[in-house]
Amino acid sequence: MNEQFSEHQHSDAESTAGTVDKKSFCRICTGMCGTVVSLDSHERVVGVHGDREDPQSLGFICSKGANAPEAHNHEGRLLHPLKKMPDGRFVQISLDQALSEIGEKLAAIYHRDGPDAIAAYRGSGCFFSSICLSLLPEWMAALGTPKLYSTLTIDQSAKVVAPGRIGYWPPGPQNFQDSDVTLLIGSNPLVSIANLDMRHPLKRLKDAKARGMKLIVIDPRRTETAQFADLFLQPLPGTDGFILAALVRLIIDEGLYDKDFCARHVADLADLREAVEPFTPEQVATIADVPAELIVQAARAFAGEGKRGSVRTGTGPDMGAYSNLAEHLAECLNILCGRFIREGEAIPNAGFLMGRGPRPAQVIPPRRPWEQGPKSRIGGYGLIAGEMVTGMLAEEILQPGPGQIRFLLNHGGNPAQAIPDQRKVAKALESLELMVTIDPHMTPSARLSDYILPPKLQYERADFPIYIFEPNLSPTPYTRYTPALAKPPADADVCDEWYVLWALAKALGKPLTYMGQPLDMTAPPTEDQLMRMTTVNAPASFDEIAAEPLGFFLGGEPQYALPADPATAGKFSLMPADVQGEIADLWREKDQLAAKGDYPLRLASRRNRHRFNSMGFTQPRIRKLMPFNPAYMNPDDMAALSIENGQWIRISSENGTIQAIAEADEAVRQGVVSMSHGFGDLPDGIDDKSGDGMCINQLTTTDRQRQTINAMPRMTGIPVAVAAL
Ligand SMILES: Nc1nc2c(c(=O)[nH]1)N[C@H]1C(S)=C(S)[C@@H](COP(=O)(O)OP(=O)(O)OC[C@H]3O[C@@H](n4cnc5c(=O)[nH]c(N)nc54)[C@H](O)[C@@H]3O)O[C@H]1N2
Ligand SMILES: Nc1nc2c(c(=O)[nH]1)N[C@H]1C(S)=C(S)[C@@H](COP(=O)(O)OP(=O)(O)OC[C@H]3O[C@@H](n4cnc5c(=O)[nH]c(N)nc54)[C@H](O)[C@@H]3O)O[C@H]1N2
Ligand code: SF4
Ligand SMILES: [Mo]
Repeated sequence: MNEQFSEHQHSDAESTAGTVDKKSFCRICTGMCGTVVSLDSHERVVGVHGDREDPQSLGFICSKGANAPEAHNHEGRLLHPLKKMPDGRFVQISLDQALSEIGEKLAAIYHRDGPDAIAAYRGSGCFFSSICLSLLPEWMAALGTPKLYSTLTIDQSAKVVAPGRIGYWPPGPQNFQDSDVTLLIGSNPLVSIANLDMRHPLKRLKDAKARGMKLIVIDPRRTETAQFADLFLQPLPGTDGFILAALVRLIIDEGLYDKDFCARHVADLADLREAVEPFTPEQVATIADVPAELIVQAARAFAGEGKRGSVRTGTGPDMGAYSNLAEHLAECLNILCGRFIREGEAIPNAGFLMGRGPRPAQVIPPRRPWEQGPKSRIGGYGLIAGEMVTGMLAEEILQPGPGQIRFLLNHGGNPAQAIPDQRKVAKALESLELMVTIDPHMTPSARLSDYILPPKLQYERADFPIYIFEPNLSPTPYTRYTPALAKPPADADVCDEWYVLWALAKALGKPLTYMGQPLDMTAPPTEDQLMRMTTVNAPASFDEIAAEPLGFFLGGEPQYALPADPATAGKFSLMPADVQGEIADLWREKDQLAAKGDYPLRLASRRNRHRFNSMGFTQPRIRKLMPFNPAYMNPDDMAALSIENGQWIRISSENGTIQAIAEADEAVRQGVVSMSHGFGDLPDGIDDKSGDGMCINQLTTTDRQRQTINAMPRMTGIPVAVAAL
């Protein structure tokens, strides 16, 4: 275990002969770890270490971040734009030529089919570039198309749906840093660096435990994080809705909720209680396969007068068959226990680059924003956080008719691996009239594209931390500027990603804004101008921020939760009619969910340590660390199926079949196959044992089992059958 948690710490920023060390931060994941980057005389990245002087990440760096030199320099990195020829081969062309051809073709589609034929898919690579984060939606707006898709709606968009149906509390939930208790459901922050304190999570978790915080974990796998749990529930995947309903029932019945808070701020407590009536601990224990006594203990450990803390959910509950309901019930626990920043209390981080508005301590009633505005052509789904639902993207491309998507900009994503129902998605992407991918690697999605534009990599561009998650990145208002430190290889023709958007807007004659401010369309902006514009809503100037090499921490008085405004204050709505319908459906389908039938095991989603989704698949060191995608199984299940450790197996669901290598893991509960996404190639056949594995999204579907509102597919708790090969 020590090795698993090893921190690659660098003693000091000593430079070896000919190299210079500079401070920056890693932009692969939400950790935003402070780094010391060693640059050679050609200003190329030759080393990256955790920065011990960084007050946030305290020297921590993971293997993904430490592998950045390889990411910047290895052979698999694309250094020139590529164009697909009629025979399927890619040829190198210049960036200017590529942009000019793309601009012409895009304009032709736009003028023929209108803006509705133009779509973009925003992947992780785009989210983690602070300029592109806002510029891509503004580019879409400039073109007049609402068809922005992203990973959001194949991730945790239940976190957008829940407050849309319940209402929200502007000052936000109580902080992890002063929690007495944390209930962590389906998240493994010590590997994912998400959903807890993301600044060196191991250290922060140990500190929290040392000051007495109790950790309750619900996960089908005894994860690295679960090793620190005071109470650990190991249910079957896909059963979170049942467990959460039982917790709600227990907390109300045992009077463990915050009666004063609920009396003032909840509209329909009795309806919530009535809806969870069938979910007794005993019934739920049978369905989820966890001891009833542990459910009772979890309710008592989490709830109770005077305690601070919150429920924190990850992809586990938010990817299951009833993900919107599970997230809704998780939020109900926070509300029942009144776990919010109250009037007069300091708001730990009220935002920095994203702006800081007044935060009254009151309920903003549910607005269900998806009920207004554009709807998807297929399925009639509204916008989720301003975006179209990715679960319908393939259909929107495949189904002919007015509004059919003909152009897709794949900005820093790998939709051919990431979106459920890989076969259908690949077919859809292949059928596009024009697909352009901005990605440094020849991913399966890039291979389906007509043009691939490789970008500068993280240390070659200036940046800020991913500001949409600001309140979760740091318990104090903070941002950090890093200049571009490194140069791309001498002969490279890599793009500034924002320049691609600017050039294509210009080609279409569309004026573009950035952070709401108009850009000059006669001459491209500079990176520096854009970085300055990024601070438009910040409580400090760009120069003040840039003057702090380890980040700018907003001093002075904290922002406090204001008194409620009686004109706008409303109540939480815990059991609206649609949620009531979902909870009734959940109960009705309990036997079906538990049914073994032809597919007796459950596939559970998970991340792995060395890759960020599919990122890194061309990097030799990462391939060595993780040569294939293991199907982790409980040794007893393997014995029962006569499967040896390391043996090839076949995994089948109602939607498809893949092959994988079984790996025995005591941490995985019986009845479960635990596997990551982001591996494998295009869906060419089912007998591919040559690559790094097959794509698990051949086992998922977007045709059925979609959530209402966000079309979220079922991506965990998938019934599967496993057989030795
Ligand atoms: N079955 C199943 N499917 C899943 C999941 C699951 O758990 N199970 N998880 C889902 C989740 S949570 C997510 S977020 C998605 C991930 O979905 P995606 O974001 O579509 O997939 P990634 O593999 O993260 O792709 C990121 C891409 O960015 C590229 N990249 C790296 N650096 C840069 C850069 O600087 N600029 C640009 N433009 N590109 C760069 C990488 O090469 C990579 O190809 O997958 C989802 N799919
Ligand atoms: N190293 C690394 N870090 C990453 C990523 C990566 O690929 N690699 N991906 C990034 C992305 S895109 C995201 S969205 C975040 C996600 O961050 P997390 O949500 O923390 O992701 P995981 O580490 O997969 O943790 C999810 C946990 O849910 C459990 N689980 C699966 N099904 C169920 C279920 O039905 N119920 C419950 N209760 N648990 C279940 C799994 O066993 C797993 O331990 O991580 C990010 N960080
Ligand atoms: S934890 Fe995330 S931010 Fe930190 S080094 Fe690893 S990938 Fe980079
Ligand atoms: Mo994600």
